[in-house]
Amino acid sequence: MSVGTTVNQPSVAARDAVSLYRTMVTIRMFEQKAAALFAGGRLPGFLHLSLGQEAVAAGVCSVLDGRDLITTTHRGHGHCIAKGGEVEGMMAELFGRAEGYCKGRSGSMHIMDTNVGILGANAIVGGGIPMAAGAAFSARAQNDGRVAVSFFGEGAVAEGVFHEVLNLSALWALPIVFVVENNGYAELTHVSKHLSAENVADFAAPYGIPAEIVDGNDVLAVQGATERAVNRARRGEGPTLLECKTYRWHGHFEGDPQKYRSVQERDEWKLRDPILQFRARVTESGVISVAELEEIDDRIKDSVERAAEWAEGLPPAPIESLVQDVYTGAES
Ligand SMILES: Cc1ncc(C[n+]2csc(CCOP(=O)(O)OP(=O)(O)O)c2C)c(N)n1
Repeated sequence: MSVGTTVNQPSVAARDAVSLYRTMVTIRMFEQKAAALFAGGRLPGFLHLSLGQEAVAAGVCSVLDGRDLITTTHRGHGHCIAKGGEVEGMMAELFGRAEGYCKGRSGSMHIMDTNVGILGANAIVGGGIPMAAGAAFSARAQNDGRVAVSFFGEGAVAEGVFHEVLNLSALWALPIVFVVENNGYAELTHVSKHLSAENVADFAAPYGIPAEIVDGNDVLAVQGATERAVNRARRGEGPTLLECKTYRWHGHFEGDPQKYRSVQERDEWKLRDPILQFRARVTESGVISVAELEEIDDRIKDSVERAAEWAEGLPPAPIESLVQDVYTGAES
């Protein structure tokens, strides 16, 4: 059992730096665009954004390959993008269009794409945890080397299923990584008011699961910890829990008045912006130039804008399609 903070920072090659940067900026721009559309009354539904948490999604998924599997939550845009979800299909889904990932029926909270290993976002807190364990069980049974990752917030620790799955996955040495994004709040409740231990990582020890506490705003720290966890899983040594300490810049949902926290707290975390920190690091060390990063920014901004414009211009999914693909057991 090892619980500790990551101290040694690995260096990063230019190709990896570009990829990590591109992923984080795509998440940032996709969600900023969604926030603006929502604020302007142009996007339907309910939005939970992960602005400020981009390094977790990018760092973890950079270690996974296309066949590995993830489950995520109501705050899952970033994980889907980092795992290979396309912004066009996601934007169309947010707009409720038939061209969206789930034919416009899932909205923001249930996006899935099994072609790239996204088993689904899930609005039930803790709901993705047993699904990931099932996927890991299947991977182990087929001995195909795949690893399952479950992303969830620290609020999910209050769900019984978290403990059931930790127990069984340790018992069966499942190839699974539990990635807890501890962003300090479950809805409107500070973690100190809903968690009995100081860290989520403390809950791994009773089940004999190794855990690491990671700076969730440092994409390279997240990547390094994930590499260790995924390697263990692929070697057949079972689960690992990674607690990534981070912070969400926006409210629990768009429109949340956020009376439960101070502007000062948020602004302090904004100084630790994962993207700006990474930018400074790779430009100062000469891995990549500011001009190259700006070019990447421009290209991503353009592709997100085009995706939004395209998706908004499509007609809404037809009402009749709501009952298509619904299992009734009856012959049609
Ligand atoms: C089983 C269940 N209980 C309650 C809710 C209502 N709910 C939605 S999000 C949320 C808090 C989730 O907090 P956390 O797991 O820390 O994730 P975060 O929103 O911080 O990403 C709650 C209680 C729910 N969706 N599902």
